[in-house]
Amino acid sequence: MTAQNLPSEPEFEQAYKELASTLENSTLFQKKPEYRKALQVVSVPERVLQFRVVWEDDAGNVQINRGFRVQFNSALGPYKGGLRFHPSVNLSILKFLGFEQIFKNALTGLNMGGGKGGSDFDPKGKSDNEIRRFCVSFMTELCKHIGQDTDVPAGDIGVTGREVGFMFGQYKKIRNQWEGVLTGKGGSWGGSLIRPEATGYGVVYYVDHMIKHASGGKESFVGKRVAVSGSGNVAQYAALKVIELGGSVVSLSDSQGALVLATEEGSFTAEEIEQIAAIKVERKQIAELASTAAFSSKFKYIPGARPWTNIVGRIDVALPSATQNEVSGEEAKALIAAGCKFIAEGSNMGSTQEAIDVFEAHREANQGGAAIWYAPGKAANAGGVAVSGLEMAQNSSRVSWTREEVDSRLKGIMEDCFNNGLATAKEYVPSAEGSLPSLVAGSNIAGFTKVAEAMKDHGDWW
Ligand code: NDP
Ligand code: 8G0
Repeated sequence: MTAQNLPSEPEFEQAYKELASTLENSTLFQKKPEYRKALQVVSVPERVLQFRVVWEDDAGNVQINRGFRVQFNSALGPYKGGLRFHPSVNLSILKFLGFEQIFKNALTGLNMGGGKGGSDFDPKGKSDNEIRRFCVSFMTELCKHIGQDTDVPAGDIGVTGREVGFMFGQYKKIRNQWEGVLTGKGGSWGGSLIRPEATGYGVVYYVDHMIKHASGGKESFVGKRVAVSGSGNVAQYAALKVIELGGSVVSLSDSQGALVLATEEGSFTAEEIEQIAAIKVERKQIAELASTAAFSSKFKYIPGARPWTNIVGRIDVALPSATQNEVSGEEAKALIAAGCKFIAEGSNMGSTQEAIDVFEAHREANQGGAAIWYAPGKAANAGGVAVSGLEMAQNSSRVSWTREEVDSRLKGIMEDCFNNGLATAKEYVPSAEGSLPSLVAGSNIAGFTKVAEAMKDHGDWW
């Protein structure tokens, strides 16, 4: 897929190589050599939109940001994927996210294509009015390119229900249409119950299947020590579900540092997680809470650090849930040395390729330690977009399902996603005797083949 005269796109190239290498190392291309062509075609976005976003700050100054939407693949349904507002946003990052989204959405079993968008706008330090004016300006352009049957964005890093509301309002004003054009909406105006919880809960449901499968049904989250990174939407609800299922949460973090339990006993409580959630609504840092008497007596705050090498005592499960490339090869080794047997990404591309290589090299139990289960974001965090798909279904049929209904569908989707990855790995990925199946290869192959077949039917490749 290397093409001359293209700008370097490190994150996209990383995501592409990760997928392509798992396909290469399986028997897929031997059985279906024509899929090499499909891989070339699927790796180029159908369309990339880039636009100017001009808005006024509270001092009356003109501010300018870049807006993007990568409409990567529409074989299985309307483009679907979040919007990220973060100063690091660029085309390479949005192409990597959009690329991953294609195969993840395929794994949900729902009819959604893959896309991603956002802006290099930084919501931190902005007033609510500035954020509203930015969202209005951003949607003034984006609304020309999206729609319930075309492209359905949602929130991602830096975009919460509040921003989705501002953008929805502007779409409705300009297009004069009330439609399910965004997901993650408020409950009274078309949002689905469980959408805020879905990604975090879904990761934990997925890991529950890994634990049960690995232990022959004997073990569960009860008594497990779980290291979580991040403290945003995904991290908060993953942590709350771990506690509900009887596990201990031993860390959380944000872009400024890590907060870890100071002793080998105990857990973050649900109340402490709610306190962190409350300061995140105000776009503040964990460091502020960490210095209060209640937190400093129980936790250790390490500025500038990630949790992985700073946990006190054993780790059973690691859930990277902040951002891409947040586990290095060295940190992967440290996690394994601390006892970690299950790694599942709440974040997209949470692990570097070096970290994935370390985890995958430990699928064999006979290397002086227990075998490791590694679940990539494409599979483990698919619950978020899955419930977005359920929100779209509710909107188009003008109904609202109960919490129980949505949660039970989410559980079913995560179970199917786990079983699909497992079965596909057994079918296509040669493994040494006694080695665990590769969930990363299995999930990549399952997602890819579904999209490739649909594209072939549409005449996108031949
Ligand atoms: P939020 O904005 O709610 O939270 C992001 C968290 O990650 C914050 O704690 C933030 O710290 C931290 N963070 C962000 N950027 C960096 C960085 N460069 N370095 C270190 N820490 C960072 O986002 P979400 O929880 O929604 O998303 C987290 C991850 O999960 C992303 O990879 C996202 O793509 C993925 N994801 C999200 C889904 C969803 O439904 N929301 C669905 C599937 C995947 P701070 O508060 O200091 O900024
Ligand atoms: O609901 C969505 O479309 C969405 C939002 C944010 C992230 C993701 C993802 O799957 O990474 C999906």
